[in-house]
Amino acid sequence: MSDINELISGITIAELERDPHPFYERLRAEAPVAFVPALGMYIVSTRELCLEISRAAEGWPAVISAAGGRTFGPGALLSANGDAHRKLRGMVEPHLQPSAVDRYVDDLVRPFARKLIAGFENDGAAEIISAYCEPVSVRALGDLLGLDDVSHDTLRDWFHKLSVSFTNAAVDDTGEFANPDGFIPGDEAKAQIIAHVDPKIDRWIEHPDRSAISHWLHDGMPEGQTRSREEIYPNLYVFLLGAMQEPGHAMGTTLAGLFSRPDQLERVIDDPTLIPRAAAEGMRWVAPIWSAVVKVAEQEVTVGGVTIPAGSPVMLSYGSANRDENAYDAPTAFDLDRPVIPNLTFGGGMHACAGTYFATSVVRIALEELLEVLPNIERDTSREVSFWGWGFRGPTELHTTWEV
Ligand code: V55
Repeated sequence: MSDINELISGITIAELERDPHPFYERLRAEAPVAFVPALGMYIVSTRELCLEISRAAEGWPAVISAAGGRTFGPGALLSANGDAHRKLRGMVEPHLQPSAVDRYVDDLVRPFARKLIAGFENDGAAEIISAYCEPVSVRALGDLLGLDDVSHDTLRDWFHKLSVSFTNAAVDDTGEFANPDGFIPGDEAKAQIIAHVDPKIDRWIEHPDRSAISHWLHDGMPEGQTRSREEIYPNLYVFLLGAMQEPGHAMGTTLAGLFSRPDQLERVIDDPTLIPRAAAEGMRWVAPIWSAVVKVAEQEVTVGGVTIPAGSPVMLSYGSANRDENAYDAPTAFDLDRPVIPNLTFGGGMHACAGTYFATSVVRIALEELLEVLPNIERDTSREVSFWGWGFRGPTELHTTWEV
């Protein structure tokens, strides 16, 4: 077995994107707080330390990774603290509260899900990520935001480009980005987004409607004023990346997990009230936002025996925390029956995901519709399941078959 320090100094982002789990298993056991040169950041990998830092009331303000900041620009709620953070949460939360979501989510998701399934149910086979998980995920949020005129292929292209830019985290030994060209896709997506959304904002300013972006512009503003585009866009990018991509990852991961336990899949199909449990376990097993959250040590601080200098960014690897051997038995296995122990899939503390209930509802409804129409769905075992990603992770392809 290689020396842990050699492992840490040699690790690359590309390797982590292929499969982060073996590296983080070593970190949890041997270096739960570790400075990783390829990232220019400390990584915290255990559940206990991730929980502690995410919940800390003081000393650990939120920041955004350098690559994330380069992608979203200043002003995203991910890196806001105090009053600025409260205001931005106040802007996005009205549409995401459970009572609001329950009023609209069935109409938002079910008809489109049914239409997609009707389009492939007689084929007997589908690559279910691109045929179903991704389009359901992006269409639901796209319609909620007021982007019903953007095709699901375009929304998918945008989240993908923003995602590769956000996670283009590698730095060289001077701390500069190792792959500056890796931000070009994100810059292209943002140019397209602005070209499309700017005229819509012009209209929403004069003619408010029920869409989320229209509310972001108007809610809580003095009469005759609207929020500036400088405030709207970075937060719109947050939604167009994570909130677009991750429900799709969660659906695909949950299906892949269930395919790994055919007995458990059968039970879920016989009793769809088990779907939320299956999705929660799927999202524990492979956290869709695997390693994207960063805090900064306000003062010099010692964590897990490691002294971190003031001002150091520290990445909380929630996907690793969710596989912590000290909290979960056989953490690498998908298991519907494992005891429900809270996990870090939706983060924790003040910055815990604002979209938890929305995302969970979209995933649940998508799986309900799919498994109802295709109760005999199974994995095409002649094809590999290919998971990919370190910052964000999920199956890129999941080939399925069923009897017609
Ligand atoms: C995060 C969440 C996002 C995103 C980028 O928590 C990073 C990390 C919900 O969207 O777009």
